[in-house]
Amino acid sequence: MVFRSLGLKRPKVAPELAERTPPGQYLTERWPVLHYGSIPSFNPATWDFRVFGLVDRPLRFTWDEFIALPRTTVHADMHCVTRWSKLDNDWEGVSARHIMELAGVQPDAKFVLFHSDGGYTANIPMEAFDDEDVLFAVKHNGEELTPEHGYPLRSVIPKRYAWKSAKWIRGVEFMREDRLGFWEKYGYNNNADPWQEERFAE
Ligand SMILES: Nc1nc2c(c(=O)[nH]1)N[C@H]1C(S)=C(S)[C@@H](COP(=O)(O)O)O[C@H]1N2
Ligand SMILES: [Mo]
Repeated sequence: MVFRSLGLKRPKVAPELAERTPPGQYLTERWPVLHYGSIPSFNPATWDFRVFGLVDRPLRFTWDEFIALPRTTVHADMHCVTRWSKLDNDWEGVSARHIMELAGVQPDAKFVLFHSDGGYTANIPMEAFDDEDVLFAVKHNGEELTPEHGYPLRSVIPKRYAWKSAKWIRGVEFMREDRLGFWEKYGYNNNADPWQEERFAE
């Protein structure tokens, strides 16, 4: 147990919150900022979002087109592999399933790769992407994302550690074979389920 090994006292947490806290995580009220590299700038005139790979209709959205898409909201907890969890986030954006429908994802697409500005990538299997709580978010708790949290757009995959939720996302690729993302190549667990503590590769 990390708290014991660090000689720290585990903070007292109400049982209903403890129940929502995966093993080895602690709760934080603030929203930490975590990423590799620098924050990319956003130019609405040149920004685009591409949906490509194994799809019947490859798509390219301009910013104006993307923000005109129908929105969904998701209430979800967020778990970072560095052990902080932030509960009760309200996300607003475009659902993964809506993007899948628009693009006509082909049946042999088994894996998804997110592509972010600056070269960050994150991969998830199709079962994790094709879920009701997965979205491309433009708002958090009712407000536009801030630059450090992914403005203008980030993917959100609540059931996986947060490194799978790509900030400053610019594209999503559908693939037959899996391809490792940025942290996955550095030895992070490919599946990344916080409830199974899938932090690092075996
Ligand atoms: N483009 C990009 N997205 C990223 C990262 C990154 O380095 N680059 N880091 C990930 C990690 S490790 C975490 S924990 C979350 C943190 O999101 P936050 O900074 O909004 O809390 O973003 C994820 N998305
Ligand atoms: Mo993270």
